[in-house]
Parts: sequence; C-alpha cells; structure tokens
Amino acid sequence: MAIKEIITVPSSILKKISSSVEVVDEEIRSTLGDMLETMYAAPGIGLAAIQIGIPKRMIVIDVSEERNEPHCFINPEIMKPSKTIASFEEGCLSVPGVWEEIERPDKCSVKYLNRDGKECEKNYSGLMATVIQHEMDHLEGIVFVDHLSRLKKGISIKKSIKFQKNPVKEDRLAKYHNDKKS
Ligand code: GNR
Ligand code: NI
Repeated sequence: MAIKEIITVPSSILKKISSSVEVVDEEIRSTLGDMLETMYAAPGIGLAAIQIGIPKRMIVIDVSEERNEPHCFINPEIMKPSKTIASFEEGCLSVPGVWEEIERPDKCSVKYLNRDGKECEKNYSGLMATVIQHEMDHLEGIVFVDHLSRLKKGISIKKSIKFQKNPVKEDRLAKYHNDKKS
C-alpha cells in the first residue's frame, strides 16, 4: 500500500467521468488499498479513485470513530434515493479549506461490487448516505461545490486555492470524529 497525492481544485482531472471496472483483480484490490491508506492519512472519511488520478468507478469510505471499518464500493449505483432530504455540512479533500451545507436524499440503496467482485445491495442513511453520494458525484466529475449557486461556487473555489497556498486554518476533515470525542 502507498499514500498517493490527492488532486485538488482547480485541476481538470476532477472533472473526468470515471469508467466502470471490468474485472476485480489484484491490481484493483491494490488500488483500493492505496485509496484507504491515502484516505486514513489525509485524514478523510471517504475517497474516490479519481482523487488520486485514477478514472475508475471505485470508492472507499470509513465513517467509524475508531477508523477501523473500511468499506469498498466498485461500480456503485444508487437504486433508491429517498424523497426526504437532509442538509449536511460537507467538505472535500479535493477542495481543502471549504465547508458548505449541501442538501441530498437522506437515505439510499446502493448496488455495487465488493473487493471480492461479489454483487451486493445495501441501504444507507445518515452520514454514510451523504458520503456515498458525495463520492459517487466524484465518479461523474462533480465536486460538492458544484451543488452551490454559481456565485457561491466561484467564491468557494477561490477560497480553496487561497487555502492551498497558505493552509493557515485548522484542518477540519476529521471534524465529525473530533466532535464525537469532545
Ligand atoms: O473527508 C471527508 N469528509 C466529508 C464530510 C462531509 C461530507 C462528505 C465528506 S467526504 C470527505 C472526503 C472526500 O473528499 N471524499 O471525496
Ligand atoms: Ni470529495
């Protein structure tokens, strides 16, 4: 496993649409391992392959407090998004220094292949549902600030570029875990 560099805005790589994984082989499992290590090191609670420059439909997530419940999703598809919406303050490792409230369906059913290539379908709610949808946007070349108005998006991108040049403020990506502990 290896920690990879995370691609950030305004890189056009983040706008790429990722391709389906045809065969879940050792190379794919090795990439998932790199993604998990990169996510834990960041620290973040999710990562899409495109964020380390690999345009394949692969996501890793760990929203657990102990950081010991890794989830891998290959070729994920949302089968049933709920009609009920939740607003969540989101951040992104590819848009450092920016946090904004984003509205999304609060539950979803996801069909995917696991790291053994087995087809699975599960229901998710709460933070897990939010993060899955945030990661699935990355597979379509969408970052969370794309959900904001054009004005707010422009301000957010500028803010992130400035932050990346001079990351003075505390890193809040582990915020949820710190909140739970305090
Ligand atoms: O680490 C992350 N935290 C987060 C918080 C709220 C909503 C979504 C996320 S995902 C983010 C990691 C990331 O950028 N994944 O693509
Ligand atoms: Ni992100």
